[in-house]
Amino acid sequence: MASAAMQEEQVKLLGLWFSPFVRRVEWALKFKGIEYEYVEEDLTNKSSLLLTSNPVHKKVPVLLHNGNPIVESLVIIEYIDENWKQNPILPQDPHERAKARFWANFIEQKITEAMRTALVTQGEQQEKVVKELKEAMEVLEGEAAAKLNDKTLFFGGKNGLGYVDIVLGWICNWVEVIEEVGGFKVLDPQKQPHIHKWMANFVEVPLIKPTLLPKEKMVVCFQMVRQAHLGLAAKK
Ligand SMILES: N[C@@H](CCC(=O)N[C@@H](CS)C(=O)NCC(=O)O)C(=O)O
Repeated sequence: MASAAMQEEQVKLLGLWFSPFVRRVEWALKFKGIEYEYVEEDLTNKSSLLLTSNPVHKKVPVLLHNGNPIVESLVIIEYIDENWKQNPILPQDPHERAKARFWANFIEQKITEAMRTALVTQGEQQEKVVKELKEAMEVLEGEAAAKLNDKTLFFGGKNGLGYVDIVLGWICNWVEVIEEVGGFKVLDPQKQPHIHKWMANFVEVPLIKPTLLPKEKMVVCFQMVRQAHLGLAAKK
């Protein structure tokens, strides 16, 4: 018979402290109450563990569960939800689950990736993506207005945080920083009152609050990211 020690699960997360993709995986792990070992990666000198665990994209986050690598933050969150049944992240009802996946994908494609592009571009290219971002925020505001109210504070519904909240949560801590460094503005409390209310509630969640990062420290990192990309683009 296997000993208790042998049966113990090994959960390791390869991360980067200022990555929104990593942070949302940490939120999912904490939400489930899963103990894990966090390993900070140096992306200028990627570890062989990162390169062998995520050979296609070579990016963090990577979750290693008993040595098995799982990559891509949304895939990791779904894996966590399927493996550890306590505190469900995705809705149980298949139609509700499909809708949550739809909005998570919308956020990823139209907001997260667009925000990354806006950070590392300038001029006409940046103006175009900022315009698209504002349109996407309007769509999301419509969904927030339809779904959220004084009783339903989160997209996860009356029971609290869910998949869409965990996927979208990064905007509370990162958008202001990216806007400042990139020199543009997307979030506007007048135009997206429901999203702003959701943000105000999200940052007060006891699990989330202690994980929020100081803005000044992040600004320095994102300035370096922007400069590095603009420098590379200028050389092309
Ligand atoms: N779609 C991926 C994005 C992950 C990602 O872009 N990670 C960045 C850090 S924020 C990274 O590892 N970059 C390394 C590289 O591009 O070489 C996810 O959701 O996990």
